[in-house]
Amino acid sequence: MSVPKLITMAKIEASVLKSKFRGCLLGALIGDCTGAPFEGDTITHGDKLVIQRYYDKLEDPTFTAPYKSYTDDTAMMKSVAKFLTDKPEPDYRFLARLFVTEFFKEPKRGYGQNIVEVFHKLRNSKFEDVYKPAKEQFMGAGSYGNGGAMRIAPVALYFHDNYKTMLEVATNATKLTHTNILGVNGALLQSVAIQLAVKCDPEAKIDPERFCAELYRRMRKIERVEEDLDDIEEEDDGTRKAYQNKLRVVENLLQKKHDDDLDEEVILNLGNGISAYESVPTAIYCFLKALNEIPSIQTENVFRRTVQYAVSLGGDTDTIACMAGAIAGAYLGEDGINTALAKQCEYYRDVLEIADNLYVAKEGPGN
Ligand code: F2R
Ligand code: MG
Ligand code: MG
Repeated sequence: MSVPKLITMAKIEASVLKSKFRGCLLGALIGDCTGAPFEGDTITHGDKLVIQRYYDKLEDPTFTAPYKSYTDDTAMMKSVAKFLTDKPEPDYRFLARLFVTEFFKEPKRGYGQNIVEVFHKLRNSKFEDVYKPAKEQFMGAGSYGNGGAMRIAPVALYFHDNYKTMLEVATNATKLTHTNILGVNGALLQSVAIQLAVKCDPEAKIDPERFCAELYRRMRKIERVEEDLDDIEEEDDGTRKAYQNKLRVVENLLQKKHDDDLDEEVILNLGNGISAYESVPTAIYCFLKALNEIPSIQTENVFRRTVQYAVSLGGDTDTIACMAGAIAGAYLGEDGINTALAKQCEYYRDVLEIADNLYVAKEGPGN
């Protein structure tokens, strides 16, 4: 990919950064809550019209309905934010305890089938070796589910100005539950995308091709680390490039003319499943595609277009919309998100408070 470099802000004003913290976590919450009712569905052309009307209603300030509940995506994201705000240095034992406490408090938040085993083992072992239960998953292969990526937004925000530490903390936080390299690198790709979106000026339009090329450049370095990669097919040139290959597909799909067949191609080539490999690149694609108009979606608002498009692909809708929403919110900030839509979500005000606490923990109270 030899495209010009992405233009990012050299310095981010405090008010803009604060708005981006809020936008990112709110974006994740909205994707999770509004996408959850469709999780696991196959979406037809007719369903897309239903989804259009669903978001029209949710954006109508006069519309009253029971709030849309959040799921495991938000439940785990809350713990990651608390892990960063409550301790001066990363304490992964503390994070493991937070995940477990949150799960046993509200187990019916739609958690992945196998991660529950990790929570039980952590509790039964009294958190002795917090990495052991995750390593044992899937007969030692570790989980490649998207559970590491769906919750990682607070790490990307907190370390937005320290790339190396962001990758290190995101890796360690993910490995508490997901040790398969595809699960870990999926979480890293999602954090890199959020961090990059934070650096983009919300007043200036992002060039999707440049954004994608920058992600590709970074994944090249991340995937160059060869340890633990034995289960990934060897490439012709001897390197393993799972996510780099997916980003090439993203770039290719972005250049195609939109129609329902293209959505099928997206599902076939990028995926809409529960694995990180079949959902993180898809979420990135949703965000980049929604920067421009999508003929089948009637809205002027980039944030809504991102989330609505993610949901219209079906499959793991809460999680793909959560991850796409987090990237879009990190770029646009809180102002880019319709308040009426946000207010339809359970935990809306709490998430704003969590974002503000994270911002203060990072930047200091005077900023
Ligand atoms: N679990 C769900 N959705 C199911 C329906 C929920 C329903 N609506 C309800 O309310 O009950 N969603 C949530 O799970 C996903 C995140 O999962 P996570 O945290 O990664 O969990 P886990 O269990 O580690 O992995 C998920 C599945 O992936 C497959 N898998 C992973 N690694 C594997 C490996 N090495 N070999 C074979 N399979 C592997 C397994 O099927 C796991 O169960 C999000 O969508 C979240 O919303
Ligand atoms: Mg979920
Ligand atoms: Mg899901």
